[in-house]
Amino acid sequence: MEQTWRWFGPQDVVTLAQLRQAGATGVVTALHDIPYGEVWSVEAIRERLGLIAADASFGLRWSVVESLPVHERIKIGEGDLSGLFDAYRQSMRNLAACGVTTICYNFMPVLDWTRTELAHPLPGGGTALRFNAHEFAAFDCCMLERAGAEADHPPEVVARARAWFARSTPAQRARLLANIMAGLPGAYERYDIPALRLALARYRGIGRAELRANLVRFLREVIPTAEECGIRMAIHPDDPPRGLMGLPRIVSTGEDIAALLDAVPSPANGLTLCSGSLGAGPGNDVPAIAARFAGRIHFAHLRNVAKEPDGSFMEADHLGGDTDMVALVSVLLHEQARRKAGGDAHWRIPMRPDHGHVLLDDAGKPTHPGYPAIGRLRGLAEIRGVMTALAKVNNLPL
Ligand code: DNO
Repeated sequence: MEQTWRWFGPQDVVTLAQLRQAGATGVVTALHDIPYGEVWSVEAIRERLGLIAADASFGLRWSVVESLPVHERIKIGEGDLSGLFDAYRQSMRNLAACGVTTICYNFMPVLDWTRTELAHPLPGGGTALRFNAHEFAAFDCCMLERAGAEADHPPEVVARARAWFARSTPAQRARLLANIMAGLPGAYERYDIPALRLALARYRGIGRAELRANLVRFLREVIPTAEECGIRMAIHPDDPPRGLMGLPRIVSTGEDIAALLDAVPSPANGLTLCSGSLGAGPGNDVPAIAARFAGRIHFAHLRNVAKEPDGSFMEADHLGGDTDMVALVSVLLHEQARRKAGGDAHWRIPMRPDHGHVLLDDAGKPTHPGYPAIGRLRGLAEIRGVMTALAKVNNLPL
């Protein structure tokens, strides 16, 4: 697998030199400054490529775009979308013209990944991202005061949510809001409670069927262009894989993935296999999902979560948690071998260590939540060890 690393651009406190020291050769990045819906110009793409290639001794390449964001209006299916589809297609063509041909994106309404705690203490002093079911329910039922929210959480969780809210300070509530908003990448807008209510209101009347129809419409608009210019589109699953705040989520299970891949059955319509996102779903067997859709996996995010009975989960060590990482890496290596034997020039699957704990000298550095240097270096090193051992023992290409 191609070992890659997410780099948020020149503002990222984790540098390209550090990424190289961690052993990655591929860069996963995006032009976060460009507002959603605007074209990524060839000039802007070249500028980023120039930064990545600035020191040729690093031997880095821009492997994957994460993300080329889908405008909210496309998700909602609101109004005349032809300009937004044109812009998306033009960005795809510009990326392809510059040699960047794998695009990760998601179709999660309003929010991207969602956690309630960004610095849950670990034994010995590190920290991890965490999702507490009762805190999320407190946010939904007591802070957002969403109509019907209580019915979306188990009664026992609602009781603990109300208790949390009753004893919480204004500062704790503000922190919970900030934590829930932290998943929105880069410089994108964060919502306060009134703005979030408005954002949710735009989804009134949009259930799973409607959202899925809007995704299929988007795919029908962009996949022919992807085919033309050699782009592989890789949808990122929902994180966590469940409906949140009454919003539908449609990329949460194997069945969801099957539906979207079947709706537009082109190899260009593929998947980002995110083991952490899928792994937070109680019914998801991640290695089995990977095996089922192996031929359509264009990118892999490797990390692990430990689930709890109430729906809470904790970001675990990359080789810890509930997902059998060795089995998953084995599926990916076998898929690579199949592609290579079939003569596919792009047989190597780009993977990155997704998230990492804040460890050692990571503490206190203003990194993006989940993206400290040492925690990810550890994850990448562990996964590299698994890859290398499996490839050697089974005589598979690395
Ligand atoms: C979180 C990431 C996601 C991902 C987007 C892709 O760390 O995995 O934010 O980049 O959902 O569109």
